[in-house]
Formats: sequence, structure tokens, C-alpha cells
Amino acid sequence: MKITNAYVHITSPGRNFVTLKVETDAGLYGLGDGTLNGRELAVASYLTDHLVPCLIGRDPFQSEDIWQYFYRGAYWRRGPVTMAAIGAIDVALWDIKGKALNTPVYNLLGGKSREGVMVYAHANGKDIDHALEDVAHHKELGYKAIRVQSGFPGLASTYGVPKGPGRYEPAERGLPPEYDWATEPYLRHVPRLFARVREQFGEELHLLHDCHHRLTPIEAARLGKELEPFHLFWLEDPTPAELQDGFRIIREHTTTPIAVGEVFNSVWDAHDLVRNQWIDYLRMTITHGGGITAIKKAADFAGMYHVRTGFHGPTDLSPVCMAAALHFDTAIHNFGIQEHMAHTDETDAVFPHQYFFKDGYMFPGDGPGLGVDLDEARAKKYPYQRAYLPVNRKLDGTLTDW
Ligand code: EZ4
Ligand code: CO
Repeated sequence: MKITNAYVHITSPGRNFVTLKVETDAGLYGLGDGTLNGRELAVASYLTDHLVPCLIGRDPFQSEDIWQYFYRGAYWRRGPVTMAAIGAIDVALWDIKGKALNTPVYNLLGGKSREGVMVYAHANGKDIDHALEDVAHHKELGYKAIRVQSGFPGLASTYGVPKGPGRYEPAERGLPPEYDWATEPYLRHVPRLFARVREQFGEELHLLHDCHHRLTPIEAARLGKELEPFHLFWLEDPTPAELQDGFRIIREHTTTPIAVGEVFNSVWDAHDLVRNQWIDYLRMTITHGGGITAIKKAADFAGMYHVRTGFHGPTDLSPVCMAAALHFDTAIHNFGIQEHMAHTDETDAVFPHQYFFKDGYMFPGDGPGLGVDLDEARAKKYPYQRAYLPVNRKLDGTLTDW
């Protein structure tokens, strides 16, 4: 089989998605997601202008060689734009292989290690009472694990809490909005939030919380310690991870499990974190981590150090990435949990898919390949619109992590 062509489709059914479609002389095609929130066109150009010309004529079964060709062959290595582009190609190749062999992608990765993939939902509210209502709502939907975020006195808005009545959807059209941030009231607030959640919902529910890289290591250590009585499933992105050593400080102080990695694009971003056992869950995405080929190696490495996966599953990655993640989660041994932010109906209609949610679990479906498609006619109705993630400033105006 040979690759005859590949096209980038950019569609914006509420938010921007970059999809690569790889076609073959066997009449089969595969899809890959190359969406990088707020920087979508850079990946699209990287694919169209630089990678696709070198892809045509290759055998789609040679996914390992093609991955190495684009990674080592570029000389420059790594980086979110490069890795999202390589990830899009790699996932499309696995989709083609599954279709050609008439089997779901999870069968190419080891087969079913579990029947269903436990997912966690996002609950949030402008204050604790509203957050509790949203936890109750998600519990009723069947979720066994829920991430809880809430607004708090002293700040007009915070990460993970929508301004309006809709669901939380990071990225806004137009230029980047600017928000305020203050650490002290946040640190006082979060333990109160989880005390109330445990009081109302008991011990069974898995609870998670995302710090979104806003704390220093010692602040995160304090928060982890104060949350210990509430037995979190994990505390996410407690501090930025460019300095992997920072996690040693957190680890020395608290038994609250730690998850990190949604902005990583290479196993090297997690090398010290994993081999020193400073984290419990690795959150890289299939797209941003360079595809199934790369993430399989990262997950196997993590597994040797008791680190499990907890992949990022935001609405800013397309259903193509979600499908790939669910096949992967179904197959690997050291799966932990999968994030699930439901896409809008418009997005689901552009990307018809076999995966589904039932009683707190997701299932990839048993069709060949990834079991996800792109409705090109519908996709064309939603042209790209510039959008950015917000930026954050401390109350004195200093730029800080969003
Ligand atoms: O802010 O995907 O855990 N989930 C998250 C997400 C990220 C967005 C950034 O594009 O932190 O909401
Ligand atoms: Co996060």
C-alpha cells in the first residue's frame, strides 16, 4: 500500500480543529488530529508545507520508520508544533492499518486489557454551593470520578469556571483575554471546597483538582498536605514542570497523588519526574506527544516506575484524538483514568464516531481503525476563526501562568 495524498482540514464548529486526512492507493484513508489550541495554523502549515510532501509515496504500515523520519530527520526535534504535526500523521497511519486489517486499533496495541475506560468529568461553579450542584449533576450522569473547581472570594474569575451558563471551554475568539490571579485566597479556599464535597458525597467518589501550573513547589506542597484528609485521586499540574526537580519538593511533603503532563510533547519532559517517582499520573495527549508510536513508549517507560496514564481529554482536541486515546487506554496495562470533556453537538456532528459513554466509562467501539470520521461537507460550513487561550496577571499587573 502507498500513501497517495494527504490534506489538512481546518474546521471551527464552535472551536478550531486541525485534521489530517491521509489517503492511500488501496482506497483507504486515515485521520489524525493536529490541533494545538491557539496556535492551530502553525501546525497546519508545518504539515502542508513541510511534512506532507515527504509523506507521499510511503507505505502507511511503516509507522515506526515514518515517525523516526519526521522526528530525527527534521534535525530540530521536539516542540509542540512539530510533535502535534508528527502526531497527526502517526495517528492517521494507525487508523489506516486498523482499516486495512479490519480490526480496531486497540487490537494492534495489545488487545483489550479492560472492557471500559474510566473517565472523569469536570464539575465547577462560581462558588462552593454551585460547584456542589454540578458535582451532583455529574454523579447523576453516572461519572465515578469528578474534577472539582470553583470560584472563590477575592477574584472575579478563575481557571475552570465558565463566565456564563455554558460548559467551560478554554480559548476565546479574538485576541487573548486577560484575567487576574491571586494565590493566597486560592490556597485558603480549595481545602474548604473539598471538605464540603466529601461531606456531601461521601468517600466513594473519585475527586480530582487542577492547579493549572499556578503554584510554586512549596505552595503546592502545602495544598497537597491540606487536601490529604479528602483523599484526592490526584492533584493536577501543581507547578510548571520545566524544572522537573520542583516536584521533588512536593513529593517530600505530601501523599496526595500528583498528575502532570498536558503540555508535554516528549518523553524527555517527564524523564526525571518518572524515574524519581515524583509523579503518579502522566497526562500527555496522543496528539501533542507525537502520536501513538511515541506515547506507547512513554507509557511503557512510566509503567516501569509505577506511573499510570491519565490523558488530557479537553474539548480543544478533536474527537479523532479522543478516539485514539480510548483505543490506547483500552489496550495498555498501566492505564489510570481518562479525562472527558464532552464535545458540543456541532463538533460531534462534524466528527461522527463510534466511541460512547456509559455509567462512568467510555468505550472505543469495535469497528476497524479508530472508528471516527470527518464529515467534510459539514466541516466546510465552519471556517477557521482566530482564538486564543487567556493570559493571567497577578493583582499588581505581573504576567503569570494561566
Ligand atoms: O486548559 O486544554 O485539564 N485540562 C485542562 C484544559 C487546558 C486546555 C488548554 O488548551 O487543563 O482545560
Ligand atoms: Co489540566
